[in-house]
Parts: sequence; structure tokens; C-alpha cells
Amino acid sequence: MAKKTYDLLFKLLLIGDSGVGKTCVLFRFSDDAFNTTFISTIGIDFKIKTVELQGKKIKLQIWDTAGQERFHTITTSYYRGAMGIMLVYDITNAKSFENISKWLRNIDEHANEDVERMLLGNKCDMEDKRVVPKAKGEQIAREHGIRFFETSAKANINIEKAFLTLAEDILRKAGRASAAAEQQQQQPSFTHTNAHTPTHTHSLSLTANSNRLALLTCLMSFLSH
Ligand SMILES: Nc1nc2c(ncn2[C@@H]2O[C@H](COP(=O)(O)OP(=O)(O)OP(=O)(O)O)[C@@H](O)[C@H]2O)c(=O)[nH]1
Ligand SMILES: [Mg+2]
Repeated sequence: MAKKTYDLLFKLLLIGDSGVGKTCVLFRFSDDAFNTTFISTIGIDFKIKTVELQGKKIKLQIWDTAGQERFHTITTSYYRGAMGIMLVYDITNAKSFENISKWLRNIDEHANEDVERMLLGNKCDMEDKRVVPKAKGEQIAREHGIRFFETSAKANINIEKAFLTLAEDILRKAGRASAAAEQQQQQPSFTHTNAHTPTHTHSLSLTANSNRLALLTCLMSFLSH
């Protein structure tokens, strides 16, 4: 049997208006390259990159969605399996920033509740054309309790940092969940014994199983695409 070359599989998703640079951000991360020609993504595409974090080999399967409205139905069908989502706007395009609230609503509607989100203000190499101040990006990120980076796919600013930080946040969350699950398994039943105790214990172990289920769902979705 072929040897598995990674310890964990994380599925990430890039969303945001057409032209903000999602494909370029991903291309910079996966191939360390940049293209000035704008070839708008049709539907959805993905790239794989394996990184090492905390001694674990993590395979990142990164889905790059089309920003054009006509692909809305197909792209939103990919939200569910994502463990991390990068919302991208263009610092030289005010509309793309205003639309971040729309993209956040799409996440609420279509993604898993515990998905890790991150906001990216891309094209920060174009300071002379900037229309969205950095403070505005920071503010909306703070309001939603998510991380924020200004990036440039062209000048290679903060691209690797953004992906690795998102992967680290997912890893930390998964670690916390499995530690909590282990603790619950080791703990004896509740000190008081009333009729509801077994139900309660059962619902706690369900939480532990649902983390495994999330990983399994992610893997199944990978195999089915
Ligand atoms: N100056 C500059 N241009 C960029 C940067 N990132 C992307 N671009 C340019 O912006 C245009 C759009 O980039 P894409 O990555 O194709 O945009 P997208 O978000 O994938 O667009 P859709 O696939 O239509 O959703 C291209 O001409 C890129 O060269 C950047 O960091 N700096
Ligand atoms: Mg694209």
C-alpha cells in the first residue's frame, strides 16, 4: 500500500470579488510565481501544498473560487467542507472592501460554524492607488474577531505568513478539541447520579466524535472531487 505522505489534511478556501487577486495569492504561495495577465477563474480550482508545522506534515488543499456572481451556486457548495476561509479584498478597490460583509454573510450561510476565517487586503504594493486605509481592514477584522493581513501576491508580502497562520490556527483549534475530548473520556461520570447523567455523558462524547467526523467529511469531500 502507498505510504501516506502527510499527517493531517486541511481544506482551505479563497473567496472575494472577481479581480482582487485570489488566484495570484494562491499561485504565489504554491508556485512562488506571479502573473500580471488577468485570467478570471471559471467556477473553482485547487492547489495542494504540504507544509510542516509543530513537527506535523500538513497537506493543504486550497480551493480557489471564482469571484464572479454567475458562479455563486457552484462556489458556495464548497464552503461546507472548508476548515479555513480567506476573504480577500483589493486595497485599490473600495467596492471589493464593501462587499466583505456580503462574503461574511455567505460564510454564515454556507460554511461550518467553527470554520477559521481570515481577512486579506491584497495588492498592498500599490500604495499610490490605495483607497482602503489599513485601519479600515483592521477594524472590520476586529469586529468579527478574525485575523487580518495586508498582502501582495506581486511583491510577495505576507503571503506565506497568512497561509501558515491560518493553518496554525486550525491546528491549534483541532488540538484543543481533541485534548478536551480526551479529558472528557478520562473523567469519571458526574458525581451526582440522577436520571439525566448518562444522556449528558453521551452528548459530551458526541462532541469528541464530531471532531473526527469533521476530519472524515473533509477527506471524503477531497476524494469525491
Ligand atoms: N499589483 C498587484 N496586482 C495584483 C496582485 N494580485 C493580483 N493582481 C492582479 O490582479 C488581477 C486579478 O488577479 P486574479 O488573481 O486573477 O483575481 P481573482 O480574484 O482570482 O479573480 P476571479 O478569478 O475573477 O475571481 C491580475 O491582473 C493580477 O495580475 C497584487 O498583489 N498586486
Ligand atoms: Mg481567480
